[in-house]
Amino acid sequence: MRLELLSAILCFVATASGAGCPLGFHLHRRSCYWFSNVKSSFPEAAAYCRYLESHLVVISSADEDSFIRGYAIRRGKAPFYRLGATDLNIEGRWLWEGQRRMGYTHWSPGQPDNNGGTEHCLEIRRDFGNYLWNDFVCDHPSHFICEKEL
Ligand SMILES: [Ca+2]
Ligand SMILES: [Ca+2]
Repeated sequence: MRLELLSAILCFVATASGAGCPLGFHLHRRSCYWFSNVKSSFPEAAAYCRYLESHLVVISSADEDSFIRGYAIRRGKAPFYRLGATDLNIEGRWLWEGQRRMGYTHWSPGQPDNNGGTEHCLEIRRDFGNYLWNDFVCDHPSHFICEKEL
């Protein structure tokens, strides 16, 4: 009897902490997300995510967007987070990693503005409408978010 109770509790704890996600990742729907505690340039951040068997986050729906923003607002420790999209190939043509077309977008008003002609990497920024999307320089050391599909 006591063993059954214990295994029920353990099962509940495992589910609540995001069973199936790597350590430190947070489960939402069918993906796991890691909000970095280190700051990196875009290529370094992409390498960090790959090392953790994931990729820089791809936001493809309003639901995913509100989870990411909600987490950043409530529990985030950084004023901005890097995501996995750039317009490096052709100015103004935004693509997710792997050259995937950007369907859903949630740019902050007036963004992307390619400020100074040097902003080619996507981030979310607290000052811009509570973590709406902004284009920013790729080599600036920023926190970032990795995603791993289950
Ligand atoms: Ca740009
Ligand atoms: Ca910008």
